[in-house]
Amino acid sequence: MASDDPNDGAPTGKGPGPAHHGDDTELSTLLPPRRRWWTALGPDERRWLTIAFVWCLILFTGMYVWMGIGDQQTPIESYRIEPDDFAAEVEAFVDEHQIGEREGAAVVAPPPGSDVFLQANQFAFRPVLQLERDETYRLLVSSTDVQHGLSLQPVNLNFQVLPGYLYVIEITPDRTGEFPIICNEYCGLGHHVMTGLIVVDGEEA
Ligand SMILES: [Cu+2]
Repeated sequence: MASDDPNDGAPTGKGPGPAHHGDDTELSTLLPPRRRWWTALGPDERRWLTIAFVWCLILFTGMYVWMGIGDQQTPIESYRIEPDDFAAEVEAFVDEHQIGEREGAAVVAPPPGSDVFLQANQFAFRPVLQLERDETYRLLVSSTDVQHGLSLQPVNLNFQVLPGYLYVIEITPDRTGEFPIICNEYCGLGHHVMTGLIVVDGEEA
């Protein structure tokens, strides 16, 4: 039965467009698309890629600029030390300057401007340090067992603390209050309870 309707009946093979070898292959996920991706970038795509690339260059250059200017880098020196030697130093420091105890931990008030020891070990930072506002101290930090992370809150100072290395961090507390230290490097089953404390005394600004 003949019909003049073009939508009626089987495909004729005539008409515009590339030849199809069947509709199944067109939609198959097993076959690669026919170079549809091989088209030039659109104007929007080109614009955003340029912006992203230029921004990358700005940030990359900025790393070096920010390292040189401003207070982005905390001055820090490090030396080798035997964990046992460090533990002995801490012991002597606590014996000399302990003024009390707080939740079982020794509270130490070293003289202003002195060297101050802070030991990280599973699972505490000891001792509790009581410092004076606007005085500069050298904080001597090390670990006597595994790697820890020293994170001073809420000022967000962060340091790696590795056994065998002594880190010397110069600090000048500029506000009074209690500043908890938390360990931010997983160090064992008690990691989540590993804390310490720095108390800063002095007149409020
Ligand atoms: Cu830890």
